[in-house]
This record gives sequence, C-alpha cells and structure tokens, in this order.
Amino acid sequence: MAITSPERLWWKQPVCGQEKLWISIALVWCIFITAIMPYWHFFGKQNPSQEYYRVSPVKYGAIVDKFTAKHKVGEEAGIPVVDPPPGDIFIAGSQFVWHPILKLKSGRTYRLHLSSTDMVHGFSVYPMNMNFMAVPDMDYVLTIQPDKAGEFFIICNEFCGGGHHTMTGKIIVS
Ligand SMILES: [Cu+2]
Repeated sequence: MAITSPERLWWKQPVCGQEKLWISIALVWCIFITAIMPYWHFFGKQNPSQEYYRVSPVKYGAIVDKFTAKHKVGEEAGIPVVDPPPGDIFIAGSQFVWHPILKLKSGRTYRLHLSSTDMVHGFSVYPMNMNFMAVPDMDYVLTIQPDKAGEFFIICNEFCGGGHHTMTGKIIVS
C-alpha cells in the first residue's frame, strides 16, 4: 500500500529532436500571429474611423428625427425610409427597431452616425462582416463607402430585451 517515490529518471528523454522541432514551430507561429495584429491594424484597411462624440440619448433621438423628416421618401412597415445625399447620415437603435431605413448610393462616401436612444444594441450588417455597437451617450461615426448594390440587413446582436430577436433594420444601396 505504501506509495513509493518514482525512479529518479521516471520520464524518458525524447530520443530524436521532434519535441524541439514542434516547440520551435509553435513558437514561430506565436510570434507570427502576434506580429500580424499590429501589422493588420495599420495596413488592413478595415479599421473603424475612431471618431466619436458624446451625445445624450434624447439629443441623438432628436437629431435622427430631424434628419429623417428632412430626407424621408417613404415608409416600410411603419419605419421611415430616407434618401440622404452623401455626407452625414444617422441611424438609431432603440427597443426594438433600427431607424430610419437608409437609401445609399454605391461609390459615394457617407459618415454614418451610430448610436442608441435607450440601451446598448449590436449593429451587425448582413450579409457582410460588419459589426459595431450602438451605445447610448456615444455618437460613433463610421466613414463608409458602399461598393455593392443591394439590400443589407441590420441585425441587433446584443441582447436588449423581449423583442431583441425582432430588431432588424435595412440599408438599401443602389
Ligand atoms: Cu437587441
């Protein structure tokens, strides 16, 4: 029953250099993926503009309403559709809708202001891989240039309450 101590050399040293080879491969890979992060940050051309401003949810709501009233061209299922010229455009997330629906032109540059009028929402544009957050108190400006015509859907990907699964919006590019 006694527990005896293991033999002095209880493990066997690898006979060939394979262990060193695999550790070297893992090390080189670690260095590579660490280096690619700063590299891609500067050269990947996919970073957000890092431009944001403080704005109260009430004020942002008023800005979006004014913008919507000025450029409204129609309505879809009760949500206003706007057709603004290139420049500053606004979208707001609120329980449980993205509004307004934006009509944009391919090849033109827009400054998309993104915020929320109540709580944090996730701003995901499908089918592209574009993913941001709409945060109350923060007007986040994304400089965008649509390069493909079509209908793009906005899905809220941050749980925001009972109607979260119905929270969709739309961007129409022509
Ligand atoms: Cu949500």
